Amino acid sequence: PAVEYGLDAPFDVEYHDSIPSTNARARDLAAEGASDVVVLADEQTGGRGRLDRDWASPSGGIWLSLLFRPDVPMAHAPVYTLAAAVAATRAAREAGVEAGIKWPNDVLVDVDGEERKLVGILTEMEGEADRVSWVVVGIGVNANVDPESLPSEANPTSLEAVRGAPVDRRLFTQRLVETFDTLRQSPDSVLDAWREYATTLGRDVRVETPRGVVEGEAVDVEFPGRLVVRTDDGRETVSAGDCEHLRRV
Ligand code: BT5
Repeated sequence: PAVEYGLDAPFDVEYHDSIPSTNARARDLAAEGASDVVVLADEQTGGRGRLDRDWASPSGGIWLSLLFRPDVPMAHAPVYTLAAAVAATRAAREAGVEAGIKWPNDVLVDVDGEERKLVGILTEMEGEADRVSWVVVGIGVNANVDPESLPSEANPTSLEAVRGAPVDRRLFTQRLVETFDTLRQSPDSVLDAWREYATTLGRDVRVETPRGVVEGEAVDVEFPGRLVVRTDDGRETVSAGDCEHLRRV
């Protein structure tokens, strides 16, 4: 399938039929001094989610990692995770799949009233507080895969399952990378695009953060990606955590 990925992209393209993890490969490339590379794979044998969770990556998906070296402080890097969610959501909508973003970076589709996970994003970085050395944004898109072959606990779905037909992976990847490239050049525009696609804003949420649980109505997002929650005691901002949309009653 290598020719399938003849991308016209502002990134060098490195394609693998099968690799343990595109993020791990991109980190290795970063250590060698590379930049502006997108690592793509048809299949990952050791795909990773956040907190070292497994990420199922059978053949037919779009498993990719973008390596770049933005001139920003470490604290700004979360904005690239949001940018990746926007890019994947836009590409999904262009492919006819009405995806939306759950804070911070899950791309979900409503299937018969159930939110199902279409895309996962894992950002890794290294550097000094005042300037990152490199950022790797890993994006896993369940493209042409059978959701039945994915772990059921996350309510997975795929582009193919929602559309009822396979998606053109080259075109999807091209659009995703183009959008990401535009957004990374103007981080200030990311939040507006993110708000447009967010399903979390205006909803009651329960966020498990490293410092405890925050519950309330998600009212906004702040640079570089903090969620603003209106709680019984006032307003809290959360910068990291697992977010659950509470059922509408
Ligand atoms: C994520 O983690 O959602 C980030 C996933 C990032 C994957 C990409 S693929 C390219 C690059 N290379 C890598 O090795 N990784 C990146 P998290 O929010 O922690 O979600 C992980 C959880 O989602 C797992 O514990 C499962 O429950 C579930 N899960 C695993 N595989 C899935 C899949 N293909 N689709 C939907 N859910 C899945």
